[in-house]
Amino acid sequence: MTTTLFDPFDLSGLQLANRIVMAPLTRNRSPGAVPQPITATYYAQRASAGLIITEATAISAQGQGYANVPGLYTQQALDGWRTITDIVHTRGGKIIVQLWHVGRISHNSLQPDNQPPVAPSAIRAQSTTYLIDANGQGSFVPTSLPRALAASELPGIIDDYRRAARAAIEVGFDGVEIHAANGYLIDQFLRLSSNQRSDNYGGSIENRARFLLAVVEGVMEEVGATCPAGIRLSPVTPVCDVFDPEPQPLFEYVVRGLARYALSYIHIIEGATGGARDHQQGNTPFDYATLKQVYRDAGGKAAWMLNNNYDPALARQAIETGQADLISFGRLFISNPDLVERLRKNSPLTTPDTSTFYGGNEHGYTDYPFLDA
Ligand code: 8OZ
Repeated sequence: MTTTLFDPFDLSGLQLANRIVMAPLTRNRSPGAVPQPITATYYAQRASAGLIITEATAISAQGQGYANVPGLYTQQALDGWRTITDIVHTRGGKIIVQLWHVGRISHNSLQPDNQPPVAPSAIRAQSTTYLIDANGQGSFVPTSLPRALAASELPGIIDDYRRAARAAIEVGFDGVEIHAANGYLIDQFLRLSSNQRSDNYGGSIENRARFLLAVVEGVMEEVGATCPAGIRLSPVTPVCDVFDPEPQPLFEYVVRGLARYALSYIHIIEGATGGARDHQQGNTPFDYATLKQVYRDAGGKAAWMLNNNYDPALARQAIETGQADLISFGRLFISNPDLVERLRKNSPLTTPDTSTFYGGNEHGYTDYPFLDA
């Protein structure tokens, strides 16, 4: 029998009702890094997803890089998340939190004591972050010049990942996803454009992957035995100004390393995040099938989750051919809270309004229509 998007999936003991995953989506509606009641409504509306992965959520104040993104490092934020995990569970959904440290994609004004953001190397990203002024007016501004982390600071950051993962499980999350994609701290260590270090964390592929594997090891030790943990990678994305001339050997090394851990899923963004699926870095197209094979050959057992601009037909095909176990949808979940039902019935999909993606209120957040409305 053919597997379909609507078949259940056992994610290391977490029973997903279907293979349709809500991808992590930054929405900038959490003032003071505290998720609000409208965010509970937003996720509750989307609880029919097989799995919700929350928006990227800062593990520490230092890991914060945009106005009004949520955190996991204050009691108020954790209380806010508790309300959300409860309501999603009441609706029969499953919800995992995405653990985030932005590294250099930040601004002094968002950092503790207005300090510069931290990064593998003191190289400024040709990128912007999002600030909201005292009048509530949002704007994109250039990221600040970061300072290079000392190697002696890295264990403290890994402790922040561990603490955030533990706290997340205590407030009812079903699992955690390590955000190692899209040019944030972990990805900054991986890529040559942002990592010019001459110590054990820079230079060779082995060295550039060391921080990622140390984070995975810490998080797995902390929560991996009791709940699903996944990781998100974006081998060729250019977002947040990262580049590597040889992504294939780099990411093959990474997934071989990941095979040593009992991760529940590997989440791959194919191409440029939110953009062209065939985007390429270096001289050859990235070979995603080989990446998966390398992981399997190394003994990796995690589910394979694919993402980026999947339409219903492409998603169906990826599941039916066994290319993917799970497909995550981003923008379609913004504008279609009942995406699962719409896909099941082949109903028309609502197009998202990009002007309400980041910041604002209920509009463009909790007011997208349901089929039966
Ligand atoms: C869009 C705007 C701000 C942040 C990512 C966390 O790309 C993000 C993000 C996306 O992973």
